[in-house]
Amino acid sequence: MARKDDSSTPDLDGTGLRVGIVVSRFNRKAGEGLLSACSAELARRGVRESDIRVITVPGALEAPLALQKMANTGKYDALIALGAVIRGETYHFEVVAGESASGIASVALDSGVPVANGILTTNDEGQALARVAEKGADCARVAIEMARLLKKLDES
Ligand code: INI
Repeated sequence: MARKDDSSTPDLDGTGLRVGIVVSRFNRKAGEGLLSACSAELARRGVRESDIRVITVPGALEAPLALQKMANTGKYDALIALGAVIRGETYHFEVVAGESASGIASVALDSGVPVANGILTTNDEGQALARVAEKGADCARVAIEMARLLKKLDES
């Protein structure tokens, strides 16, 4: 039997996909920058504005629970977490950054809904703001690619 060769080119067509976004308000400027870049890239890839739901949470530690709730509704093809954990502003940087990241990964594994992790971890606000455009757009592409990949695996 012939081997099934999946293309190594990612499918980045966002048409018809429903995307949920959770934004941490803790570092507001970074959150807004990430959301703006992410939304622009989703639109560029064909995701309709009416198919995107954005909610905010107080901080990165609250993101996993909100994502879990959204994942369990079954309404979303992919989810995206956005925010920034900044070392300069917290003594428990490692705890917030680590717990947030592992909680976000758990949501994806437990629910089967892909989650793009756009929680930046940086030393200061300047570093975070310098990365928002690239990270926000990257998360949009990751969410679309993973949603398409999982649909393809379901079908074949
Ligand atoms: N939350 C963030 O999203 N970024 C941070 O840099 C941050 N710092 O610096 O502490 C942060 N803390 C708040 C945390 O996410 C929770 O909201 C809080 O602990 C209440 O549960």
